[in-house]
Amino acid sequence: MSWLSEKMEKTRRILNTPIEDLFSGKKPVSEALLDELEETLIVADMGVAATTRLMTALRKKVDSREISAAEDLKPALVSEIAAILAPARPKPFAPRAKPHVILVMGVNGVGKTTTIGKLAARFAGEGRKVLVVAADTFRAAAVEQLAIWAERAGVGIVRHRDNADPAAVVFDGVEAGVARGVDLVLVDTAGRLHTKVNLMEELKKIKRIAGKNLAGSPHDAWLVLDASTGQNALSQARLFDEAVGVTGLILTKLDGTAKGGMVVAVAEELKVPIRYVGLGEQVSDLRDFDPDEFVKALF
Ligand SMILES: Nc1nc2c(ncn2[C@@H]2O[C@H](COP(=O)(O)OP(=O)(O)OP(=O)(O)O)[C@@H](O)[C@H]2O)c(=O)[nH]1
Ligand SMILES: [Mg+2]
Repeated sequence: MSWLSEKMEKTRRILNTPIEDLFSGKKPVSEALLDELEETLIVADMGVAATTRLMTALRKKVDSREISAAEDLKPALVSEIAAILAPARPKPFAPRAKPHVILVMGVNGVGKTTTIGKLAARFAGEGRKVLVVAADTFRAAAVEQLAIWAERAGVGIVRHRDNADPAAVVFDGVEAGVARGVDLVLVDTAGRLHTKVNLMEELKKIKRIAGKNLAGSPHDAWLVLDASTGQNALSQARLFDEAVGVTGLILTKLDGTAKGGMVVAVAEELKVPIRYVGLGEQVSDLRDFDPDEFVKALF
């Protein structure tokens, strides 16, 4: 069993329970069986758009007699899911500027700070010079949490006092990134402000200030989504995308009781590369997203 499969054990259990029964045997594929499969995909959080696409493809294969027995449904489903995920496969990340500034965003608790810690360690391990910027000044202890990750990863940090203006921290962070000649600046942002509108306005401001200080920055705006939130993640993604433009996704907590189907839903609807997946709380629990590996781990 692959490492990813092991980590996704719980996810798979949820998806498998009804699906494996559906798929078994030489019994002919009936309309009732297809309906049951459709329901299972929805419950597994594949989303309406992806489920519709999958079921249309499968029904076509049944109509054309390409599929006749229940046991043939599974390989067909696997390859259709792989087709949905294929465009989400990102090109390997490479900085396009020096420094390359990455805004890390997401609602509270999804794993932004943890992911930045993991990314900082990984990039530093690749020999890149990394600076993290503590622009979540809203939540008490957020700065300290990032500082601990930075120390662990052996990278620099730019921080102000709690409640400082996040845009001012980002301004200094970008400036320090240039002055210190770093390769990557990772900006940690708040997940919760008094209102959602505040949060989006602040992200826009952060983006503007970064661009003023260093033309072209931020070069990326990565959105962190908690895979266990299912369909809610989709609406979050739309919201952030409208406000600041999302250039990549990071899906965390796939090791938990996440319904892996959400990954398929996001890939079908957002057309944004899924850069990384988070599979735990440890620094090494971050993986490049690999659609093939993912589909294998799903079943
Ligand atoms: N199991 C698991 N836990 C994770 C993963 N990523 C983050 N966590 C945990 O999720 C919790 C929240 O993580 P944070 O990194 O603080 O999340 P955040 O988005 O920065 O939260 P705020 O700053 O409050 O908005 C912590 O307990 C993390 O250890 C993951 O991939 N798997
Ligand atoms: Mg945080």
